[in-house]
Amino acid sequence: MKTYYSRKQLEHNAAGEFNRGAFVQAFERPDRALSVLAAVEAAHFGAIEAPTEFSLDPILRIHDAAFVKFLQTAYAEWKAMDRPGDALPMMWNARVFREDKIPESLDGRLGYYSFDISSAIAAGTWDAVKAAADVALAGAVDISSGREKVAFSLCRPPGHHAASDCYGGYCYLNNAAIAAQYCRDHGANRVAILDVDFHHGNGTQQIFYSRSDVLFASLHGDPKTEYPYFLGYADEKGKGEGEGFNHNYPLPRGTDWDAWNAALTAASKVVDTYKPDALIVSLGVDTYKNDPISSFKLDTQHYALMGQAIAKLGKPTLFVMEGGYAIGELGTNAVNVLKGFENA
Ligand code: SP5
Ligand code: ZN
Repeated sequence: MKTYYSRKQLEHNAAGEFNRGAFVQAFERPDRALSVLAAVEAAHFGAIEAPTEFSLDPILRIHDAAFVKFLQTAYAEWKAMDRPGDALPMMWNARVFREDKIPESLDGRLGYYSFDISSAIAAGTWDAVKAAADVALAGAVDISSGREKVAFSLCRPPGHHAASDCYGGYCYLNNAAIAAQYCRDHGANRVAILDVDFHHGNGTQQIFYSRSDVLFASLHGDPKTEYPYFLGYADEKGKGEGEGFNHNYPLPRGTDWDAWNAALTAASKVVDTYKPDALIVSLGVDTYKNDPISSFKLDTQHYALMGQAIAKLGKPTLFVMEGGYAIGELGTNAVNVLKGFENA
């Protein structure tokens, strides 16, 4: 299986994040990508290639142009104001204000374009975020052209929390959504996105919620108790044209492989019935029992079973890396999914 990876993705390096009231080392840090890269190398999986540079066009098929411009310039604007550290929002539109005005000031726009404080904009953020989108697109080129049956886009930072004009949850551009749209624009009539990250892929859901040409199915911690709290319930089915093409499988804290796998079987049936021309897997492995910010109980060997089950769908498949924060085991767990797929 071919892997796409860019060293530029290491350039995003947040000074830290808030967790339980303390400013701590960022969970989403460059070492994550290196852990996965080392495991891919050790598995002798095949070529590891840097992507070619794409224009902004495939990104703008998914994301709002002013939002993308904001991501490109926010750090320079922050520094021009002599602010120390990384650009962070301090206020959000929490349902009680007007929604039709985009503020001019940077602090206003930081709040307008984000939904949480976990996603710092630092010196190298844009370059890394753009490189991650290119990594996703390179994989999308391979599977949509038929050149490869499967590919791995080793993206970092992750993408599935990023909505069309809103960042958060360590995500800035939605790599999986950009790849799915690329497939749609290059021959695939229907694309399914299967999101196995511990957290609900709220961004991906928002992007495709009114569309029937991209199906979204997500297994995740129940938003009643788990981040991102405000989306991911089972009754979110899509709207308008998109009704019936969004499928959420919220699962309780402590979910083990058997219960998780039962939900995967249900989601797989939905994907299979949809008859997609391509499958994008939002591959987060923060479902691991020792993940520092999550609460499922999957173990290392279960990831190979996950890969096997995904291979059974028999579709051209692009794996797009999302979350996973137990950095010591992150690479092994992610690569186990790929091995399970290859060996199926
Ligand atoms: C892509 C992805 O996995 N993003 C996850 C973003 C989660 N951000 C905040 C998580 C807060 C969890 N707090 C629980 C602390 C338990 N020690
Ligand atoms: Zn996650």
